Amino acid sequence: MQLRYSPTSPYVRKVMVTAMEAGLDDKIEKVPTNPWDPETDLPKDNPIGKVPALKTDGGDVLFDSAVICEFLDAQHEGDTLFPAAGDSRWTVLKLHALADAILDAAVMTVLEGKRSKELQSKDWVERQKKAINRSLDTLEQSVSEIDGMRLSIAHIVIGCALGYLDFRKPVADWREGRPKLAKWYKEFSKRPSMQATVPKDPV
Ligand SMILES: N[C@@H](CCC(=O)N[C@@H](CS)C(=O)NCC(=O)O)C(=O)O
Repeated sequence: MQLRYSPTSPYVRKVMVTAMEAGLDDKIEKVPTNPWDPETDLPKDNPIGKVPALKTDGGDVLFDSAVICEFLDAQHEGDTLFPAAGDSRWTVLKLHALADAILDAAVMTVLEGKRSKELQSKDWVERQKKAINRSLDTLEQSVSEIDGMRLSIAHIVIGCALGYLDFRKPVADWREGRPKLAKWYKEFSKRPSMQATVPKDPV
């Protein structure tokens, strides 16, 4: 399998953490890809022009990160990261969606900050920050539920979303007023899969 890869993309990180937790990372060849490079050939694989995109051994190309993670989860033995059925499936998918939404709002905030000052919209940025903070408050209230479940895609995406908030800091200290979430993340981020994928800007 070949993965269109960027070391700073939190969506790529979701895929890499999933691959490691599923014991599949050594089957994935990383293809360094900068989606912002005007010369990139990425749209050949993903018409949306975003990373991650995964070329399977069968030659199909999958995107986006949620689809790739579920595909990888179907390629290994043992406990699945996406519960197949029952209440736990909906709880996990809901938390996955919530953490993905934090990522989307955080990435939009960061991208807005890169536009020229006169094009930036304060209202738009405030809207994204409010969405992030409300979602973090919901996660703070969900920590005992999260803690009570076996490892799932929800844990992985929540971990990657909090890691991205630390990396790009789109909102002021997310730990403030959220002690349970901060404690959960401190433990979760010790996992080898999280340690091996800490985002860093290329030098
Ligand atoms: N919903 C997509 C989001 C992927 C995404 O936004 N990737 C960013 C990098 S962090 C990207 O490639 N952006 C390029 C662009 O927006 O044109 C997923 O989950 O895979």
